[in-house]
Amino acid sequence: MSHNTFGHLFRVTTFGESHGPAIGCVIDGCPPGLAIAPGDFTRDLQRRATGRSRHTSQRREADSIEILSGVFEGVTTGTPIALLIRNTDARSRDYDDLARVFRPGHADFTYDRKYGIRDHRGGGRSSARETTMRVAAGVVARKYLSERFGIRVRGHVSQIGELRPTRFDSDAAEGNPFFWPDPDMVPALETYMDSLRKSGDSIGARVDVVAEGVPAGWGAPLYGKLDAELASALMGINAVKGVEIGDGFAVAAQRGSDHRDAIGPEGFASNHAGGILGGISSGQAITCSMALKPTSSLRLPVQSVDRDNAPVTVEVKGRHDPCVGIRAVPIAEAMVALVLLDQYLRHRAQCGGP
Ligand code: EPS
Repeated sequence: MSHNTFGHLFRVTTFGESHGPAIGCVIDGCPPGLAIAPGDFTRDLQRRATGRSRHTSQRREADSIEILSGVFEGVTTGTPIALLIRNTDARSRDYDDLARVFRPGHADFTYDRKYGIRDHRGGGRSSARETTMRVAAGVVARKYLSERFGIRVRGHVSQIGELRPTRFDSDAAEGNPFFWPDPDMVPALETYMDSLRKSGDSIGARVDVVAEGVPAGWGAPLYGKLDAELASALMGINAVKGVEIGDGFAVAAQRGSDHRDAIGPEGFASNHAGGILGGISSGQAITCSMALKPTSSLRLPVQSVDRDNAPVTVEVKGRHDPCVGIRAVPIAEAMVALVLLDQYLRHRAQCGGP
């Protein structure tokens, strides 16, 4: 009803606000016997974290995870897994002037209209800080999918503003602060982002995610389609304004003779469908993409109103990302993994199998 829970059989409930004492999640429905330790979370939490380069928010959170329940002697027990991360670097005074003001582009106006009250500090519950726990839950899902099926979920940034990679080397995407698959372009991106930051403005981005090794048969017609759930999961990430599966919006310009993926004894000849047919995985790579809007928190002044509908000029302080898309890669990977594991458990519940 109040929608802080994601998934059907692998259910993740997140809680917490950006400037509260802690953020956390409860994972219910994780299969027993999966080895999980705090160290498993480090890599993905650090990939998502603020303050790792000058091109992201300079808030420096420890993002140190505590496993409170559901793991005994190093393995999951099948009982709820509670994960907690204490907030260690919130600077709430930056938000003092914003308690009664609606920041354009943010959820302030709509939260106020819906609830009549909000924690304005650091965006409260609507802050991207919450995505930390999606990544944490995603670590558990990814580990299960990897160990059980060899599934690999990997993403990269495929556009920042007008800039697009000229080649795609997904391994190279992990070696630079932009998750950019074309290492030769990294110096140009550094220059671009430095000048953007100095101007006080922000920029949008596109993130691609590929899931390899997903067996054929996961997903469900008609109201549990794998592509529909992936789209919902990605669209539910902060700042996302568009999602594509497979060829996405490009299909509008395609002919059927080009789009349909021919099938031979060796498998599919192409993958315009993005690895999903009729809402069910085909065994091919599952390909998704999402577009993130430019960050709305800018020091450049903008017109707005306060709670009394009086005009105000807003200049947002705080430590903000000039391009939220950069940190979105691990979040998107996590959401894809959560959908895949949930779909697998539902597939097994109905059809049996391994
Ligand atoms: C965010 C605003 C900034 C970011 C924050 C997301 O918060 P603050 O002004 O308190 O520094 O730092 O991101 C995180 C803390 C995080 O862990 O992702 C926002 O408005 O969404």
